[in-house]
Amino acid sequence: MSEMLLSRRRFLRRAALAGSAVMVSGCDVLDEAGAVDHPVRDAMESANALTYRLQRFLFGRNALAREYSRADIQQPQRPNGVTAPPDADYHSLAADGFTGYRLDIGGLVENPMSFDLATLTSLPSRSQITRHDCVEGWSCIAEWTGVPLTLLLDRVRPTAEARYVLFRCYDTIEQGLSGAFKYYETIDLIDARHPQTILAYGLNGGPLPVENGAPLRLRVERQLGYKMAKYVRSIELISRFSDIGGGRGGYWEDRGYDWYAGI
Ligand SMILES: Nc1nc2c(c(=O)[nH]1)N[C@H]1C(S)=C(S)[C@@H](COP(=O)(O)O)O[C@H]1N2
Ligand SMILES: [Mo]
Repeated sequence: MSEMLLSRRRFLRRAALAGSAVMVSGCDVLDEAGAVDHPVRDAMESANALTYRLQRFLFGRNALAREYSRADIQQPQRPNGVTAPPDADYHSLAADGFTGYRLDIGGLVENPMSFDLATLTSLPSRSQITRHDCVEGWSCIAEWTGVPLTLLLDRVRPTAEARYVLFRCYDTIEQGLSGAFKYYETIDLIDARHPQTILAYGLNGGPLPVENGAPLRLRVERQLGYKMAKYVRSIELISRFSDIGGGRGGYWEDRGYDWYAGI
């Protein structure tokens, strides 16, 4: 369980205890204090509004992204960015129908693991019809099917130092003078544990096409499209990303986009 969830539980327990203490000591004054405009009632109402705002502030990132119905799917998911990785190791995997594919999960974990596609697709899955928003200004509604990332994290058991999840991708997105730039992304453990965060292997009822990130791509539905790494090669739990790539947490972040691309 993530630190965030643990501390949230503690927070709720404390809030509940504090609340019941108020009720016990305050119940005898409530009859007359319950009148509109009474200072005690005013104080309790503003405390309630404060709790609400505090909860929204603390828990907003755990809210679910809107899900749609099949009738809302109007067109195939528009492919964007890299749609055919130029890399030889990717080509040989694709030529074999990805039977040789392995997703390695390591870094700051107690139990590093490697998953093949047959294993990933046999784990409990989640399907969700969501809207993909690209920073370039287009959106697409599609049904994504995959394995919740939180289930995989439970198996590898992140250590207490782990704060971010790093996705390294197969595709070379840019050939620079200093070498090849591969796509990569990072998210924090709050988003990684979000119930709609999945590693998708299915799109609109079929297998995930190459142009949309086969064999496995991230869906992190509360953020913009560039966070959703396609062609995922490996996952690493890390404590900081300042020493990876350009140091800003992703290929596009290194080129000026926000690290937290919340929508
Ligand atoms: N590996 C990789 N992941 C990527 C990209 C990419 O070029 N390479 N492009 C990103 C961007 S900007 C968007 S909008 C989405 C596009 O996903 P789609 O092709 O399924 O529409 O993938 C994101 N993930
Ligand atoms: Mo995008």
